[in-house]
Amino acid sequence: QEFRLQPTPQKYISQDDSISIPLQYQLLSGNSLSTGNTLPLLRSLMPGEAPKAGFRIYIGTQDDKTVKNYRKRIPQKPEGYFLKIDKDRIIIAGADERGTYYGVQTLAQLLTLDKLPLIEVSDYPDVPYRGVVEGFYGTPWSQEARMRQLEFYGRNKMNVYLYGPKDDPYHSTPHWRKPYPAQEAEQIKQLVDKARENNVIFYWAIHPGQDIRWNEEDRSLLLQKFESMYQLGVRGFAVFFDDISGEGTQASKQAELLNYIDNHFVQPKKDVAPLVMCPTEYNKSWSNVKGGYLTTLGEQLNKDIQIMWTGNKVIATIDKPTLEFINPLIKRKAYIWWNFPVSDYVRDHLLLGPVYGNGLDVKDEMSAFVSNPMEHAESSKISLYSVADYTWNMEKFDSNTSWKHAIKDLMPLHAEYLETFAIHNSDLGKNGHGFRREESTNIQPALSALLKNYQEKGEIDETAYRQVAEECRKIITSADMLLASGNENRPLINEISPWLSQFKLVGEYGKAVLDMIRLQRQEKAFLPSHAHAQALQTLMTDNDARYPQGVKSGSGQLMPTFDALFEASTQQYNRQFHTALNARAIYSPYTLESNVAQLAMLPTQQKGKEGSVAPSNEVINWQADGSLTLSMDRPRVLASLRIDLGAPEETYAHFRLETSLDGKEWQHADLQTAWKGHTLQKVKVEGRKVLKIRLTNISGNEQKVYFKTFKLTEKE
Ligand code: LOG
Repeated sequence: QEFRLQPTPQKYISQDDSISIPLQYQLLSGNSLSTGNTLPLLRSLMPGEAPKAGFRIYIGTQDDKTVKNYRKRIPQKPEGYFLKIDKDRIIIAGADERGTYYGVQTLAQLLTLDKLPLIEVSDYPDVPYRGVVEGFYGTPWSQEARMRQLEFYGRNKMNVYLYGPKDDPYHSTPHWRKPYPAQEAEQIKQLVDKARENNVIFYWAIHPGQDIRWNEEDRSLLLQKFESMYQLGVRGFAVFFDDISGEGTQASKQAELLNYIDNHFVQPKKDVAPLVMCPTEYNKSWSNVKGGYLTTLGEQLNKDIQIMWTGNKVIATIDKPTLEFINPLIKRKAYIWWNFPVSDYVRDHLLLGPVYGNGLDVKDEMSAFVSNPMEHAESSKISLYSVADYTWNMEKFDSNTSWKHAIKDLMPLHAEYLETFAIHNSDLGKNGHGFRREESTNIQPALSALLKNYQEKGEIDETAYRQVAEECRKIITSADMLLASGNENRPLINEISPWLSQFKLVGEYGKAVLDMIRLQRQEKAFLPSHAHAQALQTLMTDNDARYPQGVKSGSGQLMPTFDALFEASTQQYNRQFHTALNARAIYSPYTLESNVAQLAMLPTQQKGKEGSVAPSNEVINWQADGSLTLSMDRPRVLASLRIDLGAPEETYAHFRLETSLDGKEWQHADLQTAWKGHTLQKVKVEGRKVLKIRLTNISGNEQKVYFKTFKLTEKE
């Protein structure tokens, strides 16, 4: 991969010539940089400052004498800079202080090369505010993770971080009114310092809407809280009114409060960044334009107060029509809160795919674009890197190139493996917001060709087979290499290790399934591959259950294809050799067997300690001696069992309920009406260890019943 500046500069001219990195140089710096972190950064990158050296570095902002010869070359844009590397000098001239700092950040990237190319860069950001809103539900980022983030934002020229983790009790209800305890306060102070060091505006957000009262007392408590944050060094403030109900949602009251904060706190302080607010109706699908909520905010909020917006839905990509809808209503450019790669509604998935889908023609319609990330801070950097790139130079944003470089930036020595992991861990799976991402795009054509040919013709597409086999090998290797990658990026590996283990199983499962379709006509040889594939299914289910949030990997393309191949090949084999191997791929510890036709196809479900057979709505014609058997993968201890045949008590006398520990010897279990007149039966099984549960019609006649409930709970 060739060298590339990140984020992509606006204008870059290279002369195909280069110089050695100067070991000594004379520094001519402007007065405007006497404070701030620009010179310290430059000195840390280039330690050879020497008063009499021939090589010179001229640095300053546009009014500084040191750069006056280059003033015309400085882009007249906020945070713009001009950087020139010549045979005997380097010039870094910023439109403002942050611009100069970004010039040094660009130089820092060039200094990673063996030689310095002779270049001219004229550069500035497209979007005024670019960065991150830590605004998700779930475990807030750790202090160390945040410190690493802020450094990352500086390097990638992002200038805002909004602190608003939903599960910080001092950000939201119940404790938003109270000051932070000493230790937490100290940590925030540390973050504020780190942000300043990296030229990032640290915004502290409050989320008071669920229980705020619109009175003076709460208003002054909120201002006191802000004042205490100001004392810790915070110079950016936000008020979030998302995800609340009741009194707190009133637009005019919200506007009144925000204006009051602006007039009596932000403006008088003089050194505080513009206020930011998140409205209650923060996306189009939840907004009721006629109700006037948004227009009230638009009309009443002071002009300098920023209003956040997530787009057409809670989770959506942002395009021109998105902004053409919202901007006129709020009478200002929307401050985009982009809900990606946040995964708090699909916590069993990692969202590591490319950033794509946002318009490349919207730079002038927004005041800011901030990303809400995953609770996995380091993993989120794959997306955040691209958000930095996108917001800096939209028209030149190339999703895939940016994604590849992001991965390389995170783990240069293991980039190839991390890329393999990321490409197969991108989609969200089925979710309530209906937001999906592409996954496994590199192998998707081969997967579908392989499956189609096999399902429709019983043939193996050899080219596709080889590609998929090679991909499985890459998956297994990648998981191993990343898990054993030592200290290259420990925080990242710690976050993703549950998914890495799962990913390796997915690769192994793929291989076993490929063996199955290859060996499907061989009566003996097929069996071990089928058994191995089943074992891997079990291991994946166990790993998924081991973590409270669950662990899904390759769920978009790989797993559905492998499961389908497993099923198709087992069914083929069963037909050919008159066997009854389990052809079901989705692993469940419970399996159902029945010679009652209407029951045989009912799926079983497992959720935590509860196992059940899905209910049926129709009347079941349960023939004489017909039975239903629920088998466990291994003996399990029951806590309870409930059965409802939707029939009067006397009907149950026609059935025999038994359990067995080995599938050979059966013990009787008593059905007992749960309460009088009800059709539900509670079965006395507490503490009984069972492998199978069987219900048989012993009446000698057909019985017509419903099948409403068949649910067990296991003991811990
Ligand atoms: C929350 C946010 C959450 C996100 C994704 C906003 C403005 N608020 O539905 O805290 O992380 O969606 O689940 C939200 O997006 N509510």
